[in-house]
Amino acid sequence: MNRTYSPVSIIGAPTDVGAGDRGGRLGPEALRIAGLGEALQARGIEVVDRGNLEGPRNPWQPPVDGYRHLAEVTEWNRLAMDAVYAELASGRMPILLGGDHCLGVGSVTAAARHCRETGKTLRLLWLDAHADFNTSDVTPSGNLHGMPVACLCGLGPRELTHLGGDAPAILPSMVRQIGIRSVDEGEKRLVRQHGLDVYDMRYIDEVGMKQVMEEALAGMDDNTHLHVSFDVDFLDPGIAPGVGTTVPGGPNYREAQLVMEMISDTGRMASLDIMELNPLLDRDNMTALVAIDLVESLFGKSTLMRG
Ligand code: NNH
Ligand code: MN
Ligand code: MN
Ligand code: MN
Repeated sequence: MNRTYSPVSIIGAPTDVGAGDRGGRLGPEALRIAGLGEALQARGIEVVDRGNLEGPRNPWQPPVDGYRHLAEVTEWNRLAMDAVYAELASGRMPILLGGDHCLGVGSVTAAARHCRETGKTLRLLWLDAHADFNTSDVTPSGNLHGMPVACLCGLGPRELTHLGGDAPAILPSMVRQIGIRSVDEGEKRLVRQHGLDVYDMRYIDEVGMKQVMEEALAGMDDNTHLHVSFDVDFLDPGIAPGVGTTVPGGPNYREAQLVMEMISDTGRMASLDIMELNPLLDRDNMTALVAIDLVESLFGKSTLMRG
């Protein structure tokens, strides 16, 4: 299938303030060095690299009232939100390079605002080993990268639940989570309570990735803005060791490619996050290279047989 894509803007958010390990701040450079921009250009896509956002340093402190680095996380998310929103408003497709996954709050809040203003319907695809639905009461770590989906749905500190204004950015019904295999005890309760649509690894094993993606992408139409938030720990650690929180038993290379190919086929992806790559934990930048392979599929690269 030959599609034309909106021009793309790459935005780096080099921070690990929301994570439990340091090194995610190097993720944007590793993705650039592995050739992200060139790979997209080779597909005929117009690409501009906006460079890196500049936010507060990681103070590396213990949690306060259940949150680590809330002030710094809020500031980074404000920067990410503004940068992502500006690209959407000018008709471009933002690709936000994390950085840790707390930045999903800013990125998705921007997409939600853009949807409100343009009358689009938001669908959020959260590719992750984790549900990222913790709150200060139930978090085992205080790390805000374990909380962005909860914050977006209105559960969490007001700074983040209301980052975009006077209401939470999204409803749980907009979310589809794929690849989930590590959910904390209290978090499980919240996920059920709020009715998140979770396609966990057990379900993927049972019905296969094709059916999972058909279900997760069902109900979209020409008016849908699809935001893809890709946490690299979604992938099996065998192909993607370069993340701080590897969880065994994730999607393999082919399953992950199919996810991306089926997203691409919808033609609805309008914003993208690539999160949590930690080059210090990687081997020869292999995780960055796999991530870029997958992004190429997201932008329509397919096998010879499909043209
Ligand atoms: N659930 C754990 C926590 O909240 C780990 C979250 N880590 C992630 N999420 N990398 O994607 O601390
Ligand atoms: Mn994760
Ligand atoms: Mn995550
Ligand atoms: Mn993660």
